[in-house]
This record gives sequence, C-alpha cells and structure tokens, in this order.
Amino acid sequence: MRYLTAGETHGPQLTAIIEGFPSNVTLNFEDLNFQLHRRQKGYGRGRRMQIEKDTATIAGGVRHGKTTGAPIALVVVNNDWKHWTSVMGIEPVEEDSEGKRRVNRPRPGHADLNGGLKYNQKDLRNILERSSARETTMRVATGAVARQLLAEFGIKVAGQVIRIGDVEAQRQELPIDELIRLTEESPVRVVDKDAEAKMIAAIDAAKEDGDTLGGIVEVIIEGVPVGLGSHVQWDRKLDGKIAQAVLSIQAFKGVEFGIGFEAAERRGSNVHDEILYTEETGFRRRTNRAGGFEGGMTTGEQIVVRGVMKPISTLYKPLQSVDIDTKEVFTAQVERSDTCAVPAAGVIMENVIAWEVANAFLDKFGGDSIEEIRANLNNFLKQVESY
Ligand code: EPS
Repeated sequence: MRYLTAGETHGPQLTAIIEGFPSNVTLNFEDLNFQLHRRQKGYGRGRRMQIEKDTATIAGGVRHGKTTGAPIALVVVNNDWKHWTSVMGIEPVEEDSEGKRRVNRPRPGHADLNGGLKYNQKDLRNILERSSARETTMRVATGAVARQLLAEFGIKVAGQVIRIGDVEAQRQELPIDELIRLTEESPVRVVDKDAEAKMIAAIDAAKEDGDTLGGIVEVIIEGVPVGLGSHVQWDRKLDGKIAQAVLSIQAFKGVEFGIGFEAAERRGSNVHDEILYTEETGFRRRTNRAGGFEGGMTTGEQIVVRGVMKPISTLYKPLQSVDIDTKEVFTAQVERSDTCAVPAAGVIMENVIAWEVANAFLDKFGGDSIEEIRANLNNFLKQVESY
C-alpha cells in the first residue's frame, strides 16, 4: 500500500490517494470522521480549529460502503479557504500585489528558510502553506482507513500524552479499552487527573507569555500477530518503518520503543524480555521492555512507541530572524498558530503507526480481497500454533 497527500493549509482542499488497499472492506464513514474530529480537539489549539470542521469525502475506490480494490481518493475541504481566495488563488496576480500576504521573514524552527532557498521562492508563503501541520489531516484520514482494516482482525490502537512541557503524567497499566475511554474524556489526553490540571495550567501560562509547549506521546497497538516486518533486510524492519513515519510528523524530533533510551542505563538482564510458553497462550514474554519488537519483527506483545514533539515554532513573541530582501535583522513574522498541539499529535501518531502496521500486515498476509487476507492469516496462525 502507499499514499500521497496534496494541498495547502489555506488552499481549497486537502487530498489523498491510497493505492493497494484490498477489496471488500466495509468502510465506516463515521469512524473515519471520528478520527478527524479527534485530531481537531485538545487543549491549547488556536482559533483555526473553530473554523475547520474536518469531514472527509470519498471520491473514489468505494461503492455501496465497501472498498473495490481501486485507489481510494479522500478529500477534506478547508473552510478557511473562503477567507484566502485572493491570497491563495491559482490565477496569476501582480508581482507586488498586497493581496499576496507575502512572507519574507523566515520563522526559526520552520521549513521557511530552507524551503525558500531550496525551491528558490522569494515568497516564503509558498513553503509554509505546504509544510504546515494542517497536512496531518490527510495522514490521519489515510491512517483511519488502515485502522479499519486492522479492526477487522481485532487489532486495537490507543494513545496517551505522557508529557507536556515540564509536566509528566503518571503512567498507569490499564486494559487498552479503558485507556481509550479515559484518554478520550481528557482535554489533554491523559489519564492522570493531577497531571491533566497541571498541563492545562502550563499551556495557559505559555499562551500568556506568547510562547509554545511540546511534549511526549505514547501509542500502543494490541492484537498484532507475531512476525510482521523482517530481520533479513534493513528496509523491511517494521520498527524502522514506524520510526520513520513518526519522525515525518511535523515537529517530531525523537522516537523510542518500549523502555527506549532508558535501555542505555540498564544492564542487559534488566532490559531483555524472558520467553515463556504454555499450551494455552503459546509463546509469550514475561515483560515487554522491547515494546513489541525483536529483530525488526513483531513479537506478538503490545507495540509501544513514544514520540517527542518540539514546541510549535510559530511564536507570538517571535525570535530573531533576517529579512530575506534586505538581510536586516528583524523579529520573525507572526502567523496565527496554536500554543500546544501535543494532544492532537498523539492522534496523528496513532494513525500514522496504524498505517505502517496495516501495510506490514498486508506484506505478510497480502491478498487483493479481505477474504484472501483472512485465509492467509488463519493459515499462518495454525502454523504458529503447531510450531
Ligand atoms: C499551523 C498553523 C495553524 C494551525 C494549523 C497548523 O493554522 P493557521 O495558520 O490557519 O492558524 O491551526 O493546524 C491546522 C489548521 C490543522 O488542521 O491542524 C501550522 O503552521 O502548522
């Protein structure tokens, strides 16, 4: 499977095409839009989220509620476009037109300057419009489609915020359905109520100061069979693919699995997961410090991934920058933005990881229809059982 996205943050619409999705999968449009709505929630977002009410339209690949195997085309309209038709219009305009809202003061931390130099654009709006995290709408839409394939096989996805700024949530071991329910009720997607209040206060304080906050989110996937991914080639290791997907989310700077970076401090005996066997459960691990991967393949335990998001680069009290015309020192341009998007980033991370897992699932059990995939999976599970 593969997908591409297109569209600008203040353009008419966002578009995605999914290629290679199997046939006969029932697509639940409510579930798809529920993922888009989850991404728009979260304490700390700006005014833009009151303007947009993201809803996906399917423009290909689905008939009478089921996929046909043809490319799936997804469209999300930008409601804000009506305010930006002259700024973002397709038609040519005068070079020095006021209506262009030209950006010539690159914002530190954004793609503005590198993109301007690379694509030889003297209006940095041509860079920021595409580099904007608005694009993650389509990453969630494509992931939400993949997630429905995973759900057919009982695979569940959850996410929780672990840290915002200097506030860390107490991590609690909960059944996955409970974790999904409790995080959904929280405006910052944490279970720990004490941390929730402190995170909200930290976001308010950062907003007051014209500043922004980053954090850490954790995604858990349960019900994945053993053996997705492969040890035999570097680009078939599924943990590697998930890491790439997470780091490709706007503003993500780090990723870890299981105990992650903590493994550096511990002895091996306190890092690796002992292997157990019973007739009932088959092979299991006593612990899951590896976060569900050994040798680039799933162990069958929960996949546990954490990602680090840096604070959003657009600051209402901007940092120093240089005017690209005059080369004079200025404070960077202010564009409307969010104070903290960590809760939304958790939703994005869930869905991009769901995509990677679904893709690896199809690599292993591939077939053109859901029936063929199910037969392949059942064969493999029988083989594992009698191993
Ligand atoms: C973003 C800036 C803000 C965010 C936007 C991402 O948009 P605007 O510049 O229109 O205020 O709200 O996020 C979304 C629109 C979204 O759907 O997530 C940026 O610069 O990345």
